[in-house]
Amino acid sequence: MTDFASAADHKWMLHALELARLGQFTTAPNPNVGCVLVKDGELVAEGWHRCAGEPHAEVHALQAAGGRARGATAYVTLEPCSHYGRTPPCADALIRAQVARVVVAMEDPNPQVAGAGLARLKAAGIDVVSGVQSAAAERLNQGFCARMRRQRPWLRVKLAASLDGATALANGESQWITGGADVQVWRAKSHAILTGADTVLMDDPQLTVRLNEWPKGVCKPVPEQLRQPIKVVVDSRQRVTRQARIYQHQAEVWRASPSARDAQDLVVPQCGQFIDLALLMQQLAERGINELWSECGPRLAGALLAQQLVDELIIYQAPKLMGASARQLLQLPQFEQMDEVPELDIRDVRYVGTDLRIIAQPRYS
Ligand code: AOF
Ligand code: ZN
Repeated sequence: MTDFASAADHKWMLHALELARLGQFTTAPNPNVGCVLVKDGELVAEGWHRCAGEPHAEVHALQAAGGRARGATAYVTLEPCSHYGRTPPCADALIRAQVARVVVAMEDPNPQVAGAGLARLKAAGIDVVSGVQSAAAERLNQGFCARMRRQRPWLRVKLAASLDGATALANGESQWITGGADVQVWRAKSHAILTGADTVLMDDPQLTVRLNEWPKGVCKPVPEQLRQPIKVVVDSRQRVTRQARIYQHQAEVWRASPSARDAQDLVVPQCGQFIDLALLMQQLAERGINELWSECGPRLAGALLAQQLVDELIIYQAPKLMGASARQLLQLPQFEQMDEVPELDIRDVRYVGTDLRIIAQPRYS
């Protein structure tokens, strides 16, 4: 058995990751997976997972390869599955096709698989290598991994402010801050969008993906494949009515409040000034939400952060200064000592248009 990876293995895995990314707007609740079959240094066939319920990446590649899969190396960005889900096990399909070697980027965190796919391949005498480009594969499926490992979606909270950290003038005027076209991409990548009743009542947003606002040069979903994210509204005091614009689209709306009004509503007990947000996250994971994108006001954003539920803050800063009378970006409890202040690790900084976009991860101890 070979248990090392060559430079060529890394190259083919990067190609498989590119293929996996083609499913980024459509596979939820399933992960993004790509597969490449290679023989004698030549590409034999490729495939990627498009949609839950449809064939997995390996099956697409094996179908395209036919008899040429025999003796080939399969590069898969996620461990081939060993279970009967909506589709039969890919490990069995690879064994039947008589591939010689399987290289995977990471183990499947789904407890129904979790190493059993690799074990089955090894038991059939196939060479197996795992962990090639694992960091990139983890990043690609952050949401799926979070849901499988900790029964919570991967939560990104959008914040938009002036350079001096203000969100609105004292009179509440804030329409100028949007995050622009970039927000469309985050919305489209997300399985659901989280917002609060305050935002719905004050701004009456649509929270839809609009392809005509898509940024130039960024991979775009084809219109037939566009899926509008589910809208989740934290509505502790049942103030949101069906007149709100979030209801005026085909996408589902799930209201989260202490009692249900509509069939799809989430019933979450009250906890302080909001519903129990940790429990809400767990319920969203149970409904298969991998990536959750939040556009909410400073109170809900602050509560999510204080309860350590935020995985990433996506902060847009407009080159404006709003002065002392402006409202703050985030409502957090008043801290007395510096060691109580949440610390962040900055992961990425770039311009989007004339704004600055910072991606930061809270550091939870
Ligand atoms: C693979 N290749 O392309 C994908 C995998 O309900 P199913 O049959 O679609 O199974 C979904 C599970 O299979 C999913 O939770 C994950 O563990 C795995 N996804 N596995 O070998 C693929 N998409
Ligand atoms: Zn599979």
